[in-house]
Amino acid sequence: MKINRVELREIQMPLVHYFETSFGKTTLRRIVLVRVDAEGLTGWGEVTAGEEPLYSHETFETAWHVLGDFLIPWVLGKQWASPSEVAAKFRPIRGHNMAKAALENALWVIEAQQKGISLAAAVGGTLQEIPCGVSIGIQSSIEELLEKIAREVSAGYQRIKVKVKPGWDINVLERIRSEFPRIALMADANSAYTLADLNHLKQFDRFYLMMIEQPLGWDDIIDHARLQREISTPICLDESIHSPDEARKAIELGACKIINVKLGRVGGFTSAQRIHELCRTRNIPVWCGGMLESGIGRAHNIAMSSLPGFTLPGDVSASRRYWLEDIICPEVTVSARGTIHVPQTPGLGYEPDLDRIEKLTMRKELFA
Ligand code: OSB
Ligand code: MG
Repeated sequence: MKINRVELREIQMPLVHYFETSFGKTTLRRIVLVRVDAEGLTGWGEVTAGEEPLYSHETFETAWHVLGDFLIPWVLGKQWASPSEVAAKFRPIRGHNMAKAALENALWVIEAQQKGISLAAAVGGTLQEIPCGVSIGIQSSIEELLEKIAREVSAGYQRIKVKVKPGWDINVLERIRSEFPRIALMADANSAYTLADLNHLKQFDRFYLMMIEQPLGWDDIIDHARLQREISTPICLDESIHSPDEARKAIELGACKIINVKLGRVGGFTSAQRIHELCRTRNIPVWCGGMLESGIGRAHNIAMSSLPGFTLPGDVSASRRYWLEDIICPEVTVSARGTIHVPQTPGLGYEPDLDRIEKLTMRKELFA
């Protein structure tokens, strides 16, 4: 495919409800969208980086810089055999995976259209329906959290993830388990602890959680391996895994029993496919994480979740949980069994709402 034109846009979307983790609170998303035009076809990608460099070193601004000054000029006006060839071209740039993923993933949408198949099929997906969970942020009271859990469970979601941090953990899990002894439950710490908290973390074992996500350092796999030997709750890594090679090392060290795959964090579909393959051969379950995406990134997550190794419910849920109005039509909905139907039509499977995107646009830049 020959890339004729690329457009960067920043859109701003207020969340229906703020989202709080151990590293901070998000109320307004500032999202960079990448639109690629190639041979009469259009593909969209989304930068999943946050507003501040807290989850990752990347922000929407660093992604704009790296895309506009490096990645886009490298690919514009040239002929590419496949999106994976573009991913290989990007490899010399160290890091900036969320910037890379936004552009590469847009190309997968174009490739799917060229082949007349769904994005899910183009990336190797087989499931027609994916199991969904929700990630619930830190609330102002435990009562409020319990209320939210009750609402999501009755909506049908198959597992509940709660955010934890020192002071909002054992006390909270205790209450959740006494109200909901049977739900599939997990906790995400976003690196809020260190090995000095070992005895405290051992207490998590009594809540029979599906997993604890990223309890220790965002760049660590050594201490996680040590912790995994001391606790029975499976550790799932999120922040620490940026590549197939890092996934392999974490598995070989025993730093995790499960991996959360995020398209942005690992640098796009090509890298995600390789991590998926590796984990399948090592019997490590994977699931698709979320980054409070708009409909574009959400549609990519749905396609990735259709790969056969994505056996655990992901953090991919209904548009309504985030947005009053999404930027795709139809918006993403979840069935009463807690599943999302994977679109089978050619391309993205959802129509980007161009008028709405234009209205939300704060700035744009054209590369042609
Ligand atoms: O750690 O999984 C995380 C959101 C932003 C940054 C990091 C994380 C999250 C979530 C939300 O947990 C997942 C979602 O609902 O999109
Ligand atoms: Mg996480």
